[in-house]
Amino acid sequence: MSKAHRVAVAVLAASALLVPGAQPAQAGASRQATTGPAATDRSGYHVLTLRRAAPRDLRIGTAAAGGGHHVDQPYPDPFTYDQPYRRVLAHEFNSVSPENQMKWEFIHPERHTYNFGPADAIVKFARRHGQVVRGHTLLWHSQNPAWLQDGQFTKDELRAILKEHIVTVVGHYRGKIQQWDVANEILNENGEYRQENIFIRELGPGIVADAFRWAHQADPKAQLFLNDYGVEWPGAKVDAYEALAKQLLADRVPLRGFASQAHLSTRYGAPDQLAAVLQRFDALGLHTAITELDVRMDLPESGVPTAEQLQTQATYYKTVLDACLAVAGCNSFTIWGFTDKYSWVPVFFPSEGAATVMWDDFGRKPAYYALRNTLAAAHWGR
Ligand code: 9MR
Repeated sequence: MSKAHRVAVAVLAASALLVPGAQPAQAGASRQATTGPAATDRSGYHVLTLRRAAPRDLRIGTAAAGGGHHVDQPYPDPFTYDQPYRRVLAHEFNSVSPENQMKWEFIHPERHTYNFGPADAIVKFARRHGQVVRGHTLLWHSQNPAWLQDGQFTKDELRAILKEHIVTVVGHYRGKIQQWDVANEILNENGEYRQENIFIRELGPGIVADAFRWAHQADPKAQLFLNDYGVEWPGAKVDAYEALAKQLLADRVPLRGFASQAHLSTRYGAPDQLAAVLQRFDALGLHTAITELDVRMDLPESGVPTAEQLQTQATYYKTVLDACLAVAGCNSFTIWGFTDKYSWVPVFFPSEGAATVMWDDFGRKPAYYALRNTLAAAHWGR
């Protein structure tokens, strides 16, 4: 660590608030070895958090757990009921993404019924804790309600339904959302429009531009994003997104950003070309963002990752953060949940897990410290 970085860390630590509910893991030996450098005061409270360590022009976010896969799990809604979870959420992050609570099936469950309560609670929490909100999401092939997916609508009706949804939802949160994932996962790995997306299939790809225009009319200040996974390496998908972004900008569509979700697995290589990918969109004058980072791994029979696995995971997390820090317009870095307790990964990938930066009891893994140290080192400028 250079002298400047040491000074930066010392100043940050001195000015930091104490963070309750954040003691190092009390679990078995394999976990104790992973708690990293002591950043706690005498009572065991963390004094330096991710949001405090971060450069001022970079938001550090997490998904707020609720809805989706959580509904079938044997615990109550995490965001609503888990107080230690809420404390860590408030102290560590200055950006929040509703994990499911703003998706169609959740917020628009019947054709003429909107259910804003759960998302409103997140937006209120965010305001109270000095956090921005990333809205997720408006145009997607998944988690659409049956009334929409199975409804026999004419093209005109479907278009009117989408417009009404966007104007209503984006309008409801006008002025309260920093970034909206307007179009989510609209291309497949070959860079073609996904035909599973009911709006694209029925109305054609031009609907994407309309969705951006309607969202912009409803909230002119929100930064409107394209968001997808599988764009962490160059290839057909990235090429197609770059061409789409150029076209939208040429057509004066209010596109403001391109985001890489970054759902990674240690089964595959490290994301060491991500900075180059983000740079291509930065060069178009767009913001870039990391929106759903997690790094899953194959768990040993014990269910506890080895020290080596945790180290590899930490390197992946750091590589993604380094990519964002290296690109001037990358202004938001979000992890898809911060504790394994609520991760979507084991539910969707049965033999994989441990994908987040904290254990079930919020003890920190090497990946957490890798992020915090990297942020602290970049604190005074990047
Ligand atoms: O984490 C979300 C989980 O709770 C839902 O059950 C799942 C359903 O598709 O969606 C998860 O979040 C996804 C996100 O909205 C879009 N990118 C992929 C994420 C992981 O599947």
